[in-house]
Amino acid sequence: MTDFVIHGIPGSPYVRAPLLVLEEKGLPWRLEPLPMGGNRTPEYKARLHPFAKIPVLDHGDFRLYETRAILDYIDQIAPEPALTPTDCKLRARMNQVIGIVDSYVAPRLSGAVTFPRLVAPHFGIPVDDAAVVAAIPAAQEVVDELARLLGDQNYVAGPALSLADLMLIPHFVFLPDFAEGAAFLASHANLADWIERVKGRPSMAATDWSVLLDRFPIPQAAQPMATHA
Ligand SMILES: N[C@@H](CCC(=O)N[C@@H](CS)C(=O)NCC(=O)O)C(=O)O
Repeated sequence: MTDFVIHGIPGSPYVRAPLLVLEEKGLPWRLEPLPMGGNRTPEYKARLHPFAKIPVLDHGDFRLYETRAILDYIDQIAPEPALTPTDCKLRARMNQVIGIVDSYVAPRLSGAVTFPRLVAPHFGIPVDDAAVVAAIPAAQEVVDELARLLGDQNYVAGPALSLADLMLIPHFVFLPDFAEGAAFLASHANLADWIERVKGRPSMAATDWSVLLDRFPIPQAAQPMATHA
């Protein structure tokens, strides 16, 4: 099958989601790395993404942005192993969690807490500590709700791994590694177990930040990256 090309920046949770799906399907892919801030240039907006976001998928002459659409496309084009439940209710739950990631996890948790705590220091981006502290309650609310939805299931949309797990795990995988993140999980053993369960998959090892940076080094910065999500 034609290679799947993902335009993006290693370390972005949104970029990791389609890479995880491609790995789970055993499909050929490569990352086309952008410099930090490279998604905000007029050229990028004109050529790849009018809203200046990552990721963008190229598959042959088909170009697609919006992560949930990309995940669904890959799942449809390579049906095995299936990553969408056939049961209507589980499928609805999967789509609900994907929506929660896009609307609430990304801005409230990854953008407002994980990025300033883990990513910004790595790239020398200044951090507003007071803003991080102020963001904690809204982020905790999202974590609490996802723990409630997960309940005692193995995966967020039922007994089997789905696109929702692969959309969510890039945002959650680092939580145990920093103080505020660990605190979010303190009263949610089910979510902590889910992180460990999904984290152990070979697709996670193959798309680890350091592996991606090694295989697809980030080109020289075009302009500073102002924000994350
Ligand atoms: N709704 C978009 C959101 C994508 C998104 O927010 N991507 C982040 C990466 S983690 C981004 O492009 N941030 C860079 C920026 O806003 O400049 C999708 O599903 O693809």
